[in-house]
Amino acid sequence: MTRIRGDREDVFSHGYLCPKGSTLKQLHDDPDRLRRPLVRREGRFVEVSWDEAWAEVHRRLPPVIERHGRDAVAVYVGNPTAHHLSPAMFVRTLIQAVGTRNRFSASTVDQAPKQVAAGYMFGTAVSVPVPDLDRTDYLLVLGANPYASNGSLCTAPDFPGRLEALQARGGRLVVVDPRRSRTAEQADEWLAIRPGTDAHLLMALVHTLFEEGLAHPGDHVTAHLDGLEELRGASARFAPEAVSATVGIEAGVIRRIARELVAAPTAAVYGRIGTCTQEFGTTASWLVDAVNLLTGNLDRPGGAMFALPAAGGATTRGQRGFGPGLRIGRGRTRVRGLPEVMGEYPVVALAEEIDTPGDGAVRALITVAGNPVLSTPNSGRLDKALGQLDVMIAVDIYLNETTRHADVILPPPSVLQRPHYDLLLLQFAVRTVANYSPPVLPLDPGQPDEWEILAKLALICQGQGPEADPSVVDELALAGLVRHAVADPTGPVAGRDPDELVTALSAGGRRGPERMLDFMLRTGPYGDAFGAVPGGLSLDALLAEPHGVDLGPLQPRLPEILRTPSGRVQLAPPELIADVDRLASAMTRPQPEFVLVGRRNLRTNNSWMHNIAVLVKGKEQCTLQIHPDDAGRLGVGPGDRVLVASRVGELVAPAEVTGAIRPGVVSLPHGFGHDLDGIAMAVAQAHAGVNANVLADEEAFEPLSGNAVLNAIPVRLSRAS
Ligand SMILES: Nc1nc2c(c(=O)[nH]1)N[C@H]1C(S)=C(S)[C@@H](COP(=O)(O)OP(=O)(O)OC[C@H]3O[C@@H](n4cnc5c(=O)[nH]c(N)nc54)[C@H](O)[C@@H]3O)O[C@H]1N2
Ligand SMILES: Nc1nc2c(c(=O)[nH]1)N[C@H]1C(S)=C(S)[C@@H](COP(=O)(O)OP(=O)(O)OC[C@H]3O[C@@H](n4cnc5c(=O)[nH]c(N)nc54)[C@H](O)[C@@H]3O)O[C@H]1N2
Ligand SMILES: [Mo]
Repeated sequence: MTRIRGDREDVFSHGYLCPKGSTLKQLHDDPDRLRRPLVRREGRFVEVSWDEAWAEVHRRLPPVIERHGRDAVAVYVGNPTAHHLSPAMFVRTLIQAVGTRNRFSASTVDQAPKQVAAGYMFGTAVSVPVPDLDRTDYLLVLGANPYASNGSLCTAPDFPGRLEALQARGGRLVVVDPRRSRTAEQADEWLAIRPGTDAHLLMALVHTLFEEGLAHPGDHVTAHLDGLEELRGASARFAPEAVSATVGIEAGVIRRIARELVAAPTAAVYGRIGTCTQEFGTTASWLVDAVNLLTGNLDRPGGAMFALPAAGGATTRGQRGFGPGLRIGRGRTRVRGLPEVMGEYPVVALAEEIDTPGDGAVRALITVAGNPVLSTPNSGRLDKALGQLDVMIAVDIYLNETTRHADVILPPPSVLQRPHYDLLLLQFAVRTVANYSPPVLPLDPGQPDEWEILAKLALICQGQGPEADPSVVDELALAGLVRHAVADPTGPVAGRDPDELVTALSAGGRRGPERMLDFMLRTGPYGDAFGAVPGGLSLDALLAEPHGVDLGPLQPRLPEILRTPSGRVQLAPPELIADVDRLASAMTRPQPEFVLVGRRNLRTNNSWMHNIAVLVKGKEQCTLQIHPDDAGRLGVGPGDRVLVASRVGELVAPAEVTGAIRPGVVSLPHGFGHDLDGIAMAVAQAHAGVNANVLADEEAFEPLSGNAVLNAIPVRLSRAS
């Protein structure tokens, strides 16, 4: 391996590569990246063989289950599991094998509100409309900065290039953000919203559309629509003139934006992290799509459309047009009684489930690709709580802030040693593509793949012992998938012989995630259905197309996409309508003097790519952005140290005095704070920064999805000595 560059012939990226992608070689070569398991012995980590590591897991974990029951083991699943085939296929198996209700993930510090809103409106947690970036004439972006993040729940290589193409074809880009982000700078208009008030702004847009007679969903939607009048009623209290002081945007501007969205030939509204990780995240996420719908832009080219993923999509399976819909609250957490959401509990409850003694307390934790000590609220408390666990097992590539609490760290292979197919992210892609990349490098001798690690952990939790063969789990999981598919009367392999399908899939010794992927491709909407559709997709077909297969722009999918019990779009879900009073009452609340919001930098990836020198070199990235007026009042100059305190914690960060932020708002990126004892990431430690989540409050969560509130955190500021 000498260099990494983009593939110009790739059907989707056309060679575009993000700066982090081009550093995968450095990640692979990073001497701190774990190659062998670590076991803690007398307080110190020692490298051991895989056999020793499994023996240790077996010695430590099953006794906790025997003594305290399965709920005493919690599982936390982090962000990289969404980007790799192995965990995408095997994490669920692990969780089922542990058999615990205490499941947590990064979803509830991220996109849970968007998923809950989409579930209520359209029927599944992945029925999330994406802006049709390449064809739209007008894009309204709220709480996203794709020039740094490249977008999210909207998969589009070179998102910035696509925005510039929109402007070049005469389109308009409007950005709503308390910071003049790089995306806001590029935009035709920047609206410096007061943090946490996007739902109010969107409600005022909805109000205007109704009041001015501009609400026209279009016949293709109206035929399948419930709730228009309920939404009109709910928006009555939110005239632009009524919300203007709350959101900090003039009423006239709000009305104009509503009219522009309708007047544009096509338009799309896109809301992301800033609209999700806040007090009204689910409401804002719902209203993003309500505005898309009312302006006639839902499910039409140039508007907000549903992807049709080639593999593994929950919206491409089962009966078309109807489904069970989304329900939350099947189970509540022990301490605070927070509701289950999408099969897991809100991560704001993790620390208290460990540190609150009593029956049902969590005593063991398995983390898979997660760093909750840096990424979840009140990190200080969680950090302490992890120290109280009887046992912790981490599947991770680094000894970092979280895994330093583990008894055993099990490292998966490097990203270059693994196959890739973007199973989850292609469910939100702006174009239909299918692309498979085989591993660049072979596994090291004796190195298990990540799926084998997860499968072996599952077997040990099931009492099968450290010698158990992970391929048993693979066979069972595949058999389950196949059985399910042949039993689905509406599916492409209904009534086929499951053994015949398993035999076909296993040809050439194929196994693991790749065999499952082959199955998902072949039974997906473009699949070969095991010979029934000649020329259809399969893994072999993708292997023959190393630059990927382009299946074209997004197509309208209503009503087939729907999986609501009514078989209709629910524009006014009762759970959201019932919460509108809370939205209204927030308008009369006193405002804190300062609120904290987050941000991302181009050369970061949450908490874990700071050990790559080229990504952290240069100007300090972990700074407190503050408006010159505020800085002046506090006597703070550029680079001065500022004490930032919240209800739960405090830290000191260097000031970046900038007019590119709304007065009364300060901003820190998350994922820093690498100065804790006992970690082994030399480069990151030398660029430690501070952990913004020391300030985030675990008691502040969004009630409809359980998501953490990470933006608009009330803080007090002073100049540090
Ligand atoms: N204040 C604030 N907090 C935030 C956010 C915010 O905007 N503001 N954003 C939130 C969001 S959107 C997210 S997604 C979360 C992320 O939260 P987490 O998922 O908890 O954290 P990451 O920083 O993504 O950590 C990923 C972990 O996976 C490990 N890892 C990397 N590659 C692999 C692999 O291939 N296999 C395995 N097993 N491990 C691997 C890394 O070493 C690291 O420990 O943070 C959230 N926290
Ligand atoms: N370079 C880089 N790329 C990444 C990541 C990374 O860490 N680094 N993380 C990845 C992950 S896990 C995710 S989830 C995505 C997230 O992708 P994005 O959603 O684009 O995330 P950010 O770049 O943090 O942009 C969020 C913006 O919201 C603004 N904001 C804060 N509070 C509010 C508010 O109340 N209202 C409004 N309207 N705006 C607000 C912030 O100022 C910020 O500019 O990025 C992904 N891509
Ligand atoms: Mo995320």
